[in-house]
Amino acid sequence: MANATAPGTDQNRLRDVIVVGAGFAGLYLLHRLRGAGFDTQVIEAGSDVGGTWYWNRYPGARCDVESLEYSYSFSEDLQQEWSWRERFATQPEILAYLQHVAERFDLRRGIRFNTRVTSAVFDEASAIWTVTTEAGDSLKARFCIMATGSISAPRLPDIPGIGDFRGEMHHTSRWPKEGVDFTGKRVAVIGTGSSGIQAIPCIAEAASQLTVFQRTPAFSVPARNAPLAADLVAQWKADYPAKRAAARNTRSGVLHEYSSTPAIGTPAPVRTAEFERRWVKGGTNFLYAYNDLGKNEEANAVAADFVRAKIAETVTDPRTARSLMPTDYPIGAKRICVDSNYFATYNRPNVSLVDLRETPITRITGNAIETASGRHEIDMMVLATGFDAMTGALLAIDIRTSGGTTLKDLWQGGPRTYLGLMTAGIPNLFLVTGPGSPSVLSNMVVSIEHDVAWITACLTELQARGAQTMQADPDAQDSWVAHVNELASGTLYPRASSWYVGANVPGKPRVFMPYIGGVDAYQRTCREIVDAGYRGFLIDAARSPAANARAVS
Ligand code: FAD
Ligand code: N01
Repeated sequence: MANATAPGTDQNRLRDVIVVGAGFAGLYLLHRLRGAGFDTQVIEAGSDVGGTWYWNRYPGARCDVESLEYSYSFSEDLQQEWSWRERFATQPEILAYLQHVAERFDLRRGIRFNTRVTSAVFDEASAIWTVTTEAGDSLKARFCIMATGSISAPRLPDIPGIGDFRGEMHHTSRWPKEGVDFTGKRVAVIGTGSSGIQAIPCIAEAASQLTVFQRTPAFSVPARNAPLAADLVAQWKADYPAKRAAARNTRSGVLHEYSSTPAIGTPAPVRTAEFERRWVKGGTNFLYAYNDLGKNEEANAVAADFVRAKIAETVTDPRTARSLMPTDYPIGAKRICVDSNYFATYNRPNVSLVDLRETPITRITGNAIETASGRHEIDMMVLATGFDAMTGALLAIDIRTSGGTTLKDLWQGGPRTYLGLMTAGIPNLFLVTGPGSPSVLSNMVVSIEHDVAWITACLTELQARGAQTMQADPDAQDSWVAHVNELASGTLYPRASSWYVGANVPGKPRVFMPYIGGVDAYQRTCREIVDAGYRGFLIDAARSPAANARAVS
């Protein structure tokens, strides 16, 4: 398709593909698409590569899929030459890795940094996208791929008076590059999801006083992070391709110990011993101790009780311990957190917890957070208040066709996609780890690599067929959406007011957004659909049915 490139200025050149975003997904897209001969331009709002790992620089930020697995598998040379230092890599280490990838594969020259895309309009007559940036310039391409991230649009809390606060205030996902000095400061953290739980123990060590404002307590398991032993790394490197293939063939894209035994029917002492073993080992492997924890309320309660008992054991003040125990949603139904010393941090004399369910925040003033029970004077505020996940970054861009179809309208009742990869009504637009795919329920690097390879192969196929357009068939999409919903409703996940269902964003439709059927099942389905001639996709649908049938055969 590179031959579609028209001569002219860089600005006016018709590209094959525009990719928005330069995180794990955008970087790999650029590499693959370039390798397949597509003229590709990546556009990125940040000043460098990294995505999540560029923006989330808060203290304690690290991955919770083990580093040896939370990395690209596409290049054997890359995985041999890079050595992870810790079991769960820190943000600076992951960012350094992605910068290394950008240099190693000469990617930066294909990326326009400091550029936010504000709109993308598909002209139905010419089958060309016009992508416009905040600065007002436009680029044209035949295909547009959104690698904008599932957890990339931060949510600021709508608390009265927040704009009046005179101290330093930072959202975890918009952390200053130069860092933040908490020394001797009275700090407030609002939010106790994964970001808050990672940041709180680190901030507590530096601040003179830390007050945590918690609305919903989180289930958290210990990371047991440690330096990676050289022999373990060598073992992985010797066997990387087989390990990666095995991971792709699991439910979550991670080589956990997946139990095939239900908790119900297992004697209580055996269960306790198994939970203890996994607790000591650390990480989200805990949730795979029994195969009914995500589906059976009684089984789930057993795991939840175990974690609540750990909180009671760890936190010395019984009232604080009680406030820290989640009681009103199943464990795992909100994304489980992985921590280093989180609960023990509340035993420090300089740390206190404000339970917002008992005493909600009433307003923020120039130097204090006021709650129903009093006034907390602070110098700094950390907002660990999360993201408009899965749809936020996509809907922040005005995506539409020249005929007036908009993504916003199509997704008014919640996101609708076919396989999470395309959405009916908007041709030649691809999503990476979109809603309706395993995405945030999986090792996202595994899912990203899959989607990138799938999309690249698809564009190559379209080129070979001489096809101009492709989009999801509305009927196939309806069936997929129904399937995604049906799978979710058979689990305990929709029981929590989580960001998985959009509950953290006022007015967002309550739909369980990711596909919960597993990475293995999803990737198999995607392969079968390709083998069946891209079943459920409309290729050059505007042409006559006969011409279309010829193109597809
Ligand atoms: P991102 O890394 O989010 O990159 C998207 C990029 O698109 C961003 O750089 C953004 O600036 C850019 N962008 C968005 N909109 C626009 C626009 N309009 N114009 C221009 N640019 C735009 N996942 C795991 O599987 N395991 C983990 O352990 C894990 N840990 C995480 C820890 C944190 C703190 C967070 C926040 C997320 C974590 N995740 C984890 C999820 C993580 O987001 C993914 O693993 C992965 O990094 C996503 O890569 P991506 O390229 O799809 O998106
Ligand atoms: O965001 P969250 P996050 N007043 O939405 C609270 C990934 N990640 O950034 O639950 C008071 O989980 C909110 O309370 P409630 C991972 O996928 C991974 O922590 O809405 N509180 C909640 O406590 C994760 O799930 C890692 O009642 C307010 C918190 O803020 C996802 O990113 C690390 C409030 C938000 O928690 C998001 O995590 C970091 C208000 N007005 C992130 N508004 C790893 O370890 C919100 N809250 C891999």
